[in-house]
Amino acid sequence: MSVRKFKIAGVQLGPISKNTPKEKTVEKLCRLLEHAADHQASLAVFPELALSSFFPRWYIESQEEIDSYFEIGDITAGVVKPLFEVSKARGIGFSLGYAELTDDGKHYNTGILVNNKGKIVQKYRKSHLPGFSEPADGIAFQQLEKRYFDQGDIGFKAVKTDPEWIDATVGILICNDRRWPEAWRCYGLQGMDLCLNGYNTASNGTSLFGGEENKALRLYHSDLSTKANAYFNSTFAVSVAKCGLEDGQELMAGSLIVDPNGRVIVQAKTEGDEVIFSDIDLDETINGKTKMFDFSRHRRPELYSRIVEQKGSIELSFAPQ
Ligand code: CDT
Repeated sequence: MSVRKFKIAGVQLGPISKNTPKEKTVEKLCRLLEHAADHQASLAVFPELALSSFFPRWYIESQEEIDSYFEIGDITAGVVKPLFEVSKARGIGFSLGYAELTDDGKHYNTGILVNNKGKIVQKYRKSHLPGFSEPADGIAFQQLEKRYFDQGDIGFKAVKTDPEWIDATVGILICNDRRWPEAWRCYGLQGMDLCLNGYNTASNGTSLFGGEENKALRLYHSDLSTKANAYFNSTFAVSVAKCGLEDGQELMAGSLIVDPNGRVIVQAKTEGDEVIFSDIDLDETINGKTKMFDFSRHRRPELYSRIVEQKGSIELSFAPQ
């Protein structure tokens, strides 16, 4: 059996304050996963760092305090275990973002895909860590992901899921990754037809580099990144927020599900806990993959070497002719 048509749920989360015990957060996630299962969803997508407040907004000196935000060892056995049990009992898969501390002391901003039997079938570690390693002066909230996390070491490995659950080729991205077309294309080149992303994005704030960055523009950029890259790679995409006023910082909402033409199928209306649903048919990705974006017919990799050989942009000088 091949399940290409199914219901997918995007689970937008409201704020999770610093003082919320993880057990309480997991209880809430379990309720939302049950809700998605009640609506016959096959897969529910949770946001980035879904178990805690978005701690990289603070400059924290105590390593013990930093590590308290991380899951150590087997995530299926600790405080998050009930979520895996709901998955198995209700036959619903989920993806989840969390902070991972490995046995050899590495700190990652991680996403996992769990199948409808409560089993982890894919892991991804955030590749594009935004912000800075050192705190900046004169801003209310920091973005210190480069300080607290190691760079993801897995790359972009798509996974083919059990066709009797959902017959999909899934790629996972985490927040800032959604703004990098290279990441999407690496998955696109493996035939991705479902991209899962979760984000914690500040709605507004002081730009250290000047320029306009209000709430509407930030939401526009977030939506644009998902819509454009879904179209360029002919894939469905689910992008979900942790949002609302979290420990004094406003995080953007706007969770959405996008079709392979880059059209928004459904978008969250609130700035709190909200589950959005869509019935999707992965065969709708075939048209784009065989026509406009048939990579094997149209791509010109021999001309793209700059993409992998160079990191920053170079500066050209005018050459009179
Ligand atoms: N969490 C995360 O990756 N947030 C970034 C904000 C970057 S602002 C320096 C994002 O791209 O939404």
